[in-house]
Parts: sequence; C-alpha cells; structure tokens
Amino acid sequence: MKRELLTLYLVMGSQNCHRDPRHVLREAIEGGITLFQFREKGTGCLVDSEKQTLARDLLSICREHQIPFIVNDDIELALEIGADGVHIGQEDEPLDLVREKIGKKLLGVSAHNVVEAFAAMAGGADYLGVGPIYATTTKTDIREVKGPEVIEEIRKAGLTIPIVGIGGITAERVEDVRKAGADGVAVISAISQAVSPRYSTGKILMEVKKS
Ligand code: TZP
Ligand code: MG
Repeated sequence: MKRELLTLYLVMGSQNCHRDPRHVLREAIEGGITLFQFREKGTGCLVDSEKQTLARDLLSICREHQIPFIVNDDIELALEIGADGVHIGQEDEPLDLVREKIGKKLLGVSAHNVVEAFAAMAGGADYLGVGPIYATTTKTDIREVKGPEVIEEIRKAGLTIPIVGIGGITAERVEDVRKAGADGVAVISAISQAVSPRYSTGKILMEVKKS
C-alpha cells in the first residue's frame, strides 16, 4: 500500500459522534482525511441492519471522494458491502485466515509492541495501527499507554511496514508521533467530537504534512 494513505486516518462509528456520522464524515473528507475506518463498537453502537445501513451510507460517501473504506473487525460486513479492507486486533481471527477471506483487500492490524509488530508483518498485514500512544477515553479496553517510543522501537528493530499511531492524538502531538517513525496518525475523538470536524481535520493534516 501507499504510505501516504495513512497520513490522516479517521476511525469512527456512530457511538463516537454527537451528530450524524454522515455529516461528520463529509466534513472530515472536506478537511482532508486520507483513509476512513468504520468502527461501530462499544457502548451505544448500532447492530445488525442499522449497523449495515450506516456502513453502506458511509461507504458511499467515501466512494464519492475516492477515500478508501476499511471495516473494523467485521470481515463478513466488509465482504458483503465491498469495503476496501479490514482492520483487526490481536484478539480477533487469526491473520492468515483473515487474509484468505479478504484476498488482496487492505489488511490493518493493531500492534502494541515489537513482537506483535513482527508477527503481524510476517502474517501479511499491509499496515500496523500502533498504540495507545497517549491516554484515551474513547476505547475502554485498552492496554497500557505506550508513548511514541513504541513506534521508535519497532523502527529500530528494522520494520519498515507502514505504521499509523493511534490513541489520544491531537494536532499538538502529531510531531512527536511522526518523529518516532509513524507514517501518519489515526484519530477518533479529535475529529468526531470536534466542534468543527472540518477545521480540526485541516489542523491535524497540516501538522502531519509539516512534520
Ligand atoms: N485503539 C487504540 S487507542 C484507540 C483505539 C481504537 C482509541 C483512539 O481514540 P482517540 O479518541 O483518538 O483517543
Ligand atoms: Mg478488533
């Protein structure tokens, strides 16, 4: 995959938004996100047909603007709606099985340390989501906060795979995450809960581009 796709990765589900997620996504696209992940998960998330309907709506918004659409965890949904890829965690289905199911679609894997990063790469991941870099309240079942150092360690171990940092990232923190070796940043609340998702996206994007 092109590393540039990871420049500014919006991860989001309806549970992360005060407003209609379709509106938030449109604004984020106007602001310049480069990749989108549908992550309908946690307290208050939609299920079944409501989840499916929202996924299709967000996918079509992404399609209008040529933003690739990734689905978190739900491989069946990704295949059903024709998403561009899936993102899975360490607790999800085995990597080789997921690769078999999705073929050439993008495969992102969450990694928390060098060992997991190696394993994900060997298993055929296209990119890694590494974190939580900073403290976050968006995801409650998180492991310990790692700091940007974890990305540095992965790079020092010789892994060149595309990496996006995630967890508590704001415009002010982008530079440190990039300096550690990340190709880009993944954010939820900094965009989904912003008063102006468009403005917030633009601000974060500017920081990634100048770092
Ligand atoms: N994985 C690690 S931290 C996190 C996920 C999905 C949540 C990131 O949310 P925020 O609001 O950008 O801190
Ligand atoms: Mg998962």
